Amino acid sequence: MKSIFIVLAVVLSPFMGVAHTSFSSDLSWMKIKAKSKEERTKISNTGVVIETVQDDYVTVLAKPKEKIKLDKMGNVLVSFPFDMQMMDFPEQDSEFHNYKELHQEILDLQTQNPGIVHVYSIGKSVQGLDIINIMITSDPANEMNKPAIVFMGTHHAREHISTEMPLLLAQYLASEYQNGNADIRRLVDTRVIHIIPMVNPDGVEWDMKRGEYQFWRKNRSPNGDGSSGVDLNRNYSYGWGGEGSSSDPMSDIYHGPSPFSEPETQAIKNFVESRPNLTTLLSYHTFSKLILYPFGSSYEPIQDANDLQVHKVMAETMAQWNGYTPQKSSELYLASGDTVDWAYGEHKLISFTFELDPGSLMEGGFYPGQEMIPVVFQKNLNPALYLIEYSDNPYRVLQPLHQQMGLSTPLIQ
Ligand code: 0X9
Ligand code: ZN
Repeated sequence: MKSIFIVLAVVLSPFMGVAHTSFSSDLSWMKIKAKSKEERTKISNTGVVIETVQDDYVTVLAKPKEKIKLDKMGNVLVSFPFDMQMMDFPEQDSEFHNYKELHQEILDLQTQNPGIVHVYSIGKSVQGLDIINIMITSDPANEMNKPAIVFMGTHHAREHISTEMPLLLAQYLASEYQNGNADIRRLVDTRVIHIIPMVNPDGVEWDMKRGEYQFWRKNRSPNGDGSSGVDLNRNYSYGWGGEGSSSDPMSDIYHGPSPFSEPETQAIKNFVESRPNLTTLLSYHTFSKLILYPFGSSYEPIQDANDLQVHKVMAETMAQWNGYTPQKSSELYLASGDTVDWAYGEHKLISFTFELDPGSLMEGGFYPGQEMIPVVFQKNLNPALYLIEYSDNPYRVLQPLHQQMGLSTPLIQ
């Protein structure tokens, strides 16, 4: 896939001395005053996607109809047409994987690691592409009798690093297992690790149409009114159709005609519901450097005190490795029908959304360049291994440390 160097052309183009391919969109970049989650939810309810959240403002990329609504609501601090410029596009992002390359990479991984890497399709996308799962365990015959965890990437098409992170995780686990890394061998021998790197393959392919990034987010369902796409992260059943989702098929946060109307979310539903041994789920997204836990569809906290504490402790622990901000999803803004609300709300899986690097649109947003791939992987490897470690029983994180380590007395008396 390709590289892109994003700037707000209006601001920076006079200073750029390099030849570019450029194209303009009908999007507007807007900075809007919003000091609380309630104010941010109001903005989200116009149907626009909030891209970054700061203490006293948010930034959005608004379509023309959304811009009119936001202008009417007031509080717009800055607004201008969002033009993109691309430098040496497309070659510089060739490290990213499109669907075909990903598929091949996964098949190669299986061929090289036949005992532990088991690859199969969990369903098909709207356009008939396979949604592939990489199952990593040394004892596939006993798959259902071992604790399991699932990692997912790329519900949202343009969030390409969220494909690379789980793919690299799968490759790391396989190679460390072969290298004899004792910790990894123990994890792969005693747990089942599922990795679904690309939940929305149609959207990913569309995002690279004609060799130019399209800022595409949704899947590619024909909506029947000339528009395409359902936001897969608004299509799950828990809180479906609530705040921070839209009934307008043109909206980027369109929730679809009914919960699980899309084959991609259906595939995830069937996958999770046929595996009662799953304890933990992590859905990778980009961007903003956040660790989010349920609920996102309401300001109400998780009711069960232990469940709440497990999510908090895990989010805070993982944040020490990747430096991201741990918080309840709704602290950002309300969004209904997402994966983790459903996974925890319906199935009591301990569930997280990561918003991977970068931190902002000005640092590259959805298209930060391939140099970001190893950076993201390095800082997010320990959080992933930690979740795998505790996937036998995530509630272990509530025990005193010495008990977690299998000792009968505290380390320091
Ligand atoms: O809005 C989303 O679906 C996620 N952000 S993204 O920029 N990747 O689209 C965040 C979902 C987290 N849930 C809530 N904030 N409620
Ligand atoms: Zn996303």
